[in-house]
Amino acid sequence: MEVTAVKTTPYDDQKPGTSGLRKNTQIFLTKPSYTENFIQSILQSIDENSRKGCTIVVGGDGRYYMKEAIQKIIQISAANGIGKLIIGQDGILSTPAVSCIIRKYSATGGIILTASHNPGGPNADFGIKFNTANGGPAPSSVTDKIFAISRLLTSYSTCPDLKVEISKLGCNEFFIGELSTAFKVEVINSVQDYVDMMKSIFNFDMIKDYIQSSGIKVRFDSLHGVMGPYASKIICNELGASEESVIHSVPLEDFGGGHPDPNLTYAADLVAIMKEGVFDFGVAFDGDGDRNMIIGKDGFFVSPCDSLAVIAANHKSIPYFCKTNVTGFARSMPTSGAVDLVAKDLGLSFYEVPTGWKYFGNLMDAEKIQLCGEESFGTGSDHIREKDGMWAALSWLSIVADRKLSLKDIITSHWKKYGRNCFTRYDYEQVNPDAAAKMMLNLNNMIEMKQLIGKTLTGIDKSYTVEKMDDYEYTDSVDGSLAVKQGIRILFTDGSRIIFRLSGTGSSGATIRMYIDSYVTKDDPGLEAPAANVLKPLVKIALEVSQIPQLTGRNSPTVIT
Ligand code: VG1
Ligand code: CO
Repeated sequence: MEVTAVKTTPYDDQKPGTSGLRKNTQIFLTKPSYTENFIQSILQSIDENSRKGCTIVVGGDGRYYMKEAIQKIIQISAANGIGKLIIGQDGILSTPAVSCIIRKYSATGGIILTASHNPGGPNADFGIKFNTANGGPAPSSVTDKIFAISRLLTSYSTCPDLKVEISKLGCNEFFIGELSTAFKVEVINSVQDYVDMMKSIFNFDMIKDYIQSSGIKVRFDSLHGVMGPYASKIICNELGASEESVIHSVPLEDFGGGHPDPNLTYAADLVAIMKEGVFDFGVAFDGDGDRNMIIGKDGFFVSPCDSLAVIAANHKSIPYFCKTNVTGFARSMPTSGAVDLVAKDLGLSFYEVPTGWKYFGNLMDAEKIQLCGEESFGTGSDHIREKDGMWAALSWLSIVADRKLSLKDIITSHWKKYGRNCFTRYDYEQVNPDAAAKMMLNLNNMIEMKQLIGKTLTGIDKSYTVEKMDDYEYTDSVDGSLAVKQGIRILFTDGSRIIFRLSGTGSSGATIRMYIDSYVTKDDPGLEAPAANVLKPLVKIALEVSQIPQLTGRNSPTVIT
């Protein structure tokens, strides 16, 4: 097979965000060599010695343009001296499965074709993520390198005649260039390695027995994302649940026109059916399968922050954690402090990191933490280096089966022991970027002028005194790297927090995220009140301080969690 160098013009906008490069699909479709440039930049970021003959895992969430992108990756990888690609059948691999496969087969990295929870289709979003040898999202040092290469790139190498039938399982071998270097493409079953790993973590027999003997009904909604095949295999085939336990389980290029984001707004179908009271345990996943939303009977919503804390408190219900040495837990900064209390109670270490799973990787590699999560419906452990939606669902099923209680009873008994961190997040999607920038600038000025320190702010009937206001910074305790400007925090004397960030995963306009966390003691009469009621005064304060309605013209957020 012939290798050719193709001249190209560099782009200046291929900077990976919180989780990979995400853009409107049209950009990949219409800008010449946009995909090729980025793939070449990724491969070139791997130093030459490690790149020659190495193995890379490739797969994605099935969205529009994924298959074309995979063929380009095959051609460019062959021309860049990669030894082997491991690709999911039809290109399908969830993000957690890619992480699992990288680790299992000691690959040098993985390329994931996904824009995660963003909608897909010709007029929606596409994305490309790069994971490194530990199975986790590339750290900033690597994404900075990829970006730097992409800005100077003047040519890419490719094998234009190479084409692989990715619907057929099996290994294909090609001989590339003048030296006839061997290049293999192995198409693997999309779910098998991942399912085997889940079986080694959980006691499938125990969960299966419990589902059968208790008669609980489960509902797994994959929102037409990548998780359908995984859910069908695990929930129906392995755990013996009925066919109606899995829905929206065929991956579609446009997710059936939906928004594959497991939250109360975009997974409305699941929320509605759970409210009918027929099912006891509901789960929704995002497009690429790393996020999860857990809902109990009658629509009882489990806050992702509580989900993390409860899994932490009950981690001994999960066989994997009985075999491994559990030393600590972590959460992203905006996530509520519920898990902190569990770590303290169990005498384990606790870490806070910026938003984005890449920040957990070093802590896991150094065995400082085994369990972590984010408020954005992400939970996971050190079995891989990505958050893992199915893992979270199976963790919950293990806890339910072990404790023989409903989701609601497990959560409320947790609050009665630890007290409750009420949490909410307001998302303002696609706001004017200038308005969002102005808001952040104003808040930064307040930090500089120490304007709010010591002030008492009143919202409706409650007052809070500001103890500290800053722009969050994080120093990685393993490699000493520093991350700055990770979100503006207003910290109150009672421990309540208001946080503002701009999203790093959107593709058009800006998304403002406003997070609120406030602690309610275990003997408070309002312990079980709706979080929205408890947090009303703080929401009012947050809107007044930030001037979001005035600056953006939005009177209500797009999504409330
Ligand atoms: C969002 C979430 C963050 C998550 C990231 C990737 O980022 O807030 O917690 O890690 O998405 O998740 P941002 O920058 O938009 O707030 V996923 O499921 O896209 O891989
Ligand atoms: Co995702």
